[in-house]
Amino acid sequence: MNTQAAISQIIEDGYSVVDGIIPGDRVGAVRDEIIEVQQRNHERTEAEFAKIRARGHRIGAKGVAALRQVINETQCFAPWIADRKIMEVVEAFFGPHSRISCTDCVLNHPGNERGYWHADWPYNQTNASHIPTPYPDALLHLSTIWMLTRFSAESGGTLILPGSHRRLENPSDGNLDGVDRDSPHPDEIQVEGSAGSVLLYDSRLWHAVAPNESSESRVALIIRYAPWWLNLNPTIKGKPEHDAIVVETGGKNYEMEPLRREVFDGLPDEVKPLYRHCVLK
Ligand SMILES: O=C(O)CCC(=O)C(=O)O
Repeated sequence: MNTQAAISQIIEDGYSVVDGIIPGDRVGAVRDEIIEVQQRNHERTEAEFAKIRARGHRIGAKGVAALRQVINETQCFAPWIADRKIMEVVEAFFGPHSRISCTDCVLNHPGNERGYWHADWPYNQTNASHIPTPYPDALLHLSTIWMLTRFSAESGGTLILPGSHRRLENPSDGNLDGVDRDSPHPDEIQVEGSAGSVLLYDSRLWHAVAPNESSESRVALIIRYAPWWLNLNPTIKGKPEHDAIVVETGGKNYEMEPLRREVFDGLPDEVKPLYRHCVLK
């Protein structure tokens, strides 16, 4: 799919899959490194996950493991973060000077449970910092999911509801009449793609974690691109808006750890501008 077709599909349907961003002969090594780093850094107990689920975390479904700001632990995927095919889409929506607001990894282990319908920050209504409904009908944040293993119906390719990005609300907090956020939707589809492909979507798009019915973990990176004018401070630990909106209210939020200085210094030149808003002094 060329860039213009991807942009048109995101406007129309809310999502698009761009193939071959990480080359086939490199993606296996990236996947292995992500698995190793996630397991080394974040062996969460089931009790910890139960606590996360209870607070409504979007990827807190049983059997899903994650590591926030994985780029602080490995930069093996950095050569592709600012790939021109991705940045052409980002720039078409936001112009220059965009920023990255999230760099997490997720491992959906065989047998993981289904997650709930939600949209991403700043639209997820379970987050302390969220845009109240009804939303303005504009693309304000672009989410991407990088497939490090094949996404299919069997492996738990992300469940999405095409066209839902134009809705002025979503069921994340469980209060949307007529929608059970935990149940299948008659119009849902599953994203498919080979390892190395990237799903790009309007962050308003309703989506959910799908059960992985294969025998291998489904491995992915979650990277989000924001325009310079979207205030990311409520998501960044240590910023005054994060203190006021999240810490002092005891709320749950999407939270981003700042990059360590030496990690930032080692990034490719074209990637640095995407992170310079969020680096430890
Ligand atoms: O891993 C997936 O398929 C979905 C992840 C997700 O729901 C999210 O990042 O908000």
